[in-house]
Amino acid sequence: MRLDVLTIFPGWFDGPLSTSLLGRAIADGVLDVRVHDLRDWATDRHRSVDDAPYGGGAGMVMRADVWIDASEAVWNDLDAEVTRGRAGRGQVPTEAFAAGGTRPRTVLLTPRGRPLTQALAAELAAEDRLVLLCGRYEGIDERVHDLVATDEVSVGDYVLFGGEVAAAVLIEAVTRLVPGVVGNEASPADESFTSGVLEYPHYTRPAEVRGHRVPDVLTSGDHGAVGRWRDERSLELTRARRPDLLGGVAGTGAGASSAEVEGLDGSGERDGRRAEDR
Ligand code: JD8
Repeated sequence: MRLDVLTIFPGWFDGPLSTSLLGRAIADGVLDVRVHDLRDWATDRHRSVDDAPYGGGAGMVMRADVWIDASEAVWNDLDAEVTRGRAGRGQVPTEAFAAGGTRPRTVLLTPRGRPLTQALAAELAAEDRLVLLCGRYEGIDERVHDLVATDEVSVGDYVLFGGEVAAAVLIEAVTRLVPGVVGNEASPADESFTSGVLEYPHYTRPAEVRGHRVPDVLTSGDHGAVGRWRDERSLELTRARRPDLLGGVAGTGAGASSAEVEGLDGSGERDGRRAEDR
């Protein structure tokens, strides 16, 4: 899979892309990730990519002309020197890509986007190529939403400073589903978000830590009992923390206890449990 990222903070991606699994996939040639500096397509000597909003108001808005030039260059695998300033003169009309159907899926990370889910990650993982657009400031000129983006995606209902962190989240969720990326074998954990239950708790050695022992069933050697225990814990965790995942039928029938639900009632507890349960 080929990934192109457009951002004003290209160096920000060095860390996320060099982690062992992504780094190895890139080294193996399974992933080809190219991070581009949007400022390479700025035309003034200050390399500015933003300006004051029409109609007034606080903050700055990212310029459509720079985004259009940069996106077209990336779509065509062209250097900034060749393409800078062309869109403004109408030499490489964005509409031609839309009409010709040659435009790769171009994902604008934005709070108004389609929520990123495991299903959307799987859909995007089936593409040969993705272009990710990371905005900053108050946002991007609406014409970039209209003319450049094929998709708008949000990683959750909270406000970030810009699209970079969101793009990194999308890259991890999508690339781990790409065949050949190490560790992409279908995992039971993935089923959490398709089959509708959270994963059971994991334990490893040592058998006792600060007086806390591993549940006996896990050391019993009874594989049937281990399986039943894990299924029960999965369902219990899901009822308590994410009853929404169980959907109408399973959720209402099982009936999460009020004590279970109390743990995730917005009390602000770190992991969804009350302090006395930890
Ligand atoms: C892109 C600028 C900053 C600051 C409006 C949009 C995604 N799930 C998500 N939360 N936030 C973003 C996100 C935020 C961004 C930009 C993505 C570009 N901002 C905010 C205040 C007012 N802008 C996101 N995906």
